[in-house]
Amino acid sequence: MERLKEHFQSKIEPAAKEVKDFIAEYGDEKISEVKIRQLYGGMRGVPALITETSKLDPAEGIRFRGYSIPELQEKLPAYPGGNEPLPEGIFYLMLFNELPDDDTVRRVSNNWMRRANIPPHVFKVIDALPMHTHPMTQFVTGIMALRTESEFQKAYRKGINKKDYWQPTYDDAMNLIARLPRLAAYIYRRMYHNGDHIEPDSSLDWAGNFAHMLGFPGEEFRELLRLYMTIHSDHEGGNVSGHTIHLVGSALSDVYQSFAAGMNGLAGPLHGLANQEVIRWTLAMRDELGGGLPSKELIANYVKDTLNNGQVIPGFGHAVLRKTDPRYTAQREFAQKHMPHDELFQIISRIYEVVPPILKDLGKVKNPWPNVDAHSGQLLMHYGLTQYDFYTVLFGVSRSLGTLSSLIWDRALGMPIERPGSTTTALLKEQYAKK
Ligand code: CMX
Repeated sequence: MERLKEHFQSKIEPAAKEVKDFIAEYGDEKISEVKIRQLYGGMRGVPALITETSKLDPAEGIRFRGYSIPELQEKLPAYPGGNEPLPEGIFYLMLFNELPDDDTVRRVSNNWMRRANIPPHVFKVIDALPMHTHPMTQFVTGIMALRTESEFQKAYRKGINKKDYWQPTYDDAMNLIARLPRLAAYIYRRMYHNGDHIEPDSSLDWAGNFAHMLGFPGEEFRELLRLYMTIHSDHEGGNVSGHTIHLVGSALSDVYQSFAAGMNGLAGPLHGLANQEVIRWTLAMRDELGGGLPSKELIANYVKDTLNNGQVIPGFGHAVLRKTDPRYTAQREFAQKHMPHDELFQIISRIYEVVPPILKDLGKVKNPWPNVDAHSGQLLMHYGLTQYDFYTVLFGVSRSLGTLSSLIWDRALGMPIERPGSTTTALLKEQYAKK
C-alpha cells in the first residue's frame, strides 16, 4: 500500500471510534426544530449533514478544517518562489486533518502525476460531441467515460467486504483528481485552440501543470490557478454540488458517477455557472453603456433594468453567507497586487460599490454581498482566458478536492444510504392547520 493511503488508513479507526462514542452518548440530543417554512424554502438552515472537510459561517465565511483563507495563505506550502497556497496542501489538510509541509505536498503532486494518465477512449468520446456542446457537458461526459477505470466498480463485482469500501474509493478519488486537469485542458484546447493539445509537464505541480496544459505559460497565471484551485475546493456539505456528490455516493455509486452528478449541479446558473454569467453580464453591460469604465449612475441603472426584467444579478447573494465572501476578497487582493489598473477590475470594483445597496433596497435579498463568482472571471480575462463558457469547468476541477475527500471519509466511516423523509401539503394541513 502506498504511504499516503497507509497514512489515511491509520486515521480511520480513531475517527470511527470518536463518532461511535459521540453518537452513543449524545445521539438522542435535539439540535434543531424544523419549521414548515423551511420545508418549502430549500431547507435553509436545517442541519442535516455531516461534512468534516469545511464549515461555512454566515458572518465569517468558509473555514477548511478550522482554518480561514487568510490563515491558509500563510500556513499552506507554496510553490518554490511563489506565494499562493498549493491545492495539494488544502487537499491534504481536508483529507488528513493535518497541515502538510513542503515534502508532503510534493509527495501528493508526484502521486497525482503518476495517476494522471487518461485512456484514449475518453478523448474519442469527447471528440464525438459537437463543438457547440457546453464545456460543462463535455466535462461531465468525459468523467463518465473515465468510469471504465473505476476500481470500486470492479471490487464490488468481486464481492468486496464493506469494511474495505474506502480503499477502491480512495484510489478512484485520487485517480480522478489526478486526471481532471488533463480532461479539462483537453476540452479547452479542443474548443478554443483547434485541438492543438499540450502534453503535461511532469516537473510541475498539479495547478501549474494545469495552467501549462491550458496554454498559459506565465508564472503569474500559475499562481492564480493555485489560488483559484485552493479557494474553490469546498464549501461545507449543503451546497448543490457537494450535497449531490455525497447523496449519489451514498447509494454506493462510485466516485465517477457521484462526481459527474455533482458537476451537473455545479453547472446550474444559481450555483457554479454564475462565474460565466458574471462576465457575460458585465461585458454586455460595458458594451451597451458604450465601452470603457461606466459611471456608478449608469451601472446602477443597468442593474435596475436587469432586476426589472426578472433576472438575478450574477455573483451576488448567497444561501448561507451574510457578508462579502472571503473567497471574493482573496481574489480582489490578488487583482490589487497584480493588476490594479486593469479596466475590467475597475468595473468589477465599481459593481461591488453599486450593487449591494440596490439589492438591500429590494428588501427581500438576504445577502446583498458578492460571492466567489463575482470576481474569478475578471482575473482569468486579464491573463487571456477569455472564453467564459469554460469557467465553470475550472470551478469543477477544484471542487473535486473537497468533495472527494469527503466521499472517501463517507466510505471509511460506513455512512449509510441517504434517505430523508418527505410529506405533502395536504398532510401538513391536516396536522397543523387544525391547531
Ligand atoms: N439578484 C437578484 N435577486 C436576488 C439575488 C441577486 N443576486 N439574490 C437573491 N435574490 C432574490 C431571490 O431570487 C429571491 O427572490 P424571490 O423571493 O422573488 O424568489 C429573494 O432574493 C430571496 O433570496 P435569498 O434568500 O436572498 O437567496 P437564496 O438563498 O434563495 O438564493 C442564490 C441564493 C445564490 C441562489 C441567490 O442569491 C442568487 O440567485 N444569486 C445570483 C446567482 C449567483 O451568484 N449564484 C452563485 C452562488 C455561489 C455559488 O454557488 O457558486
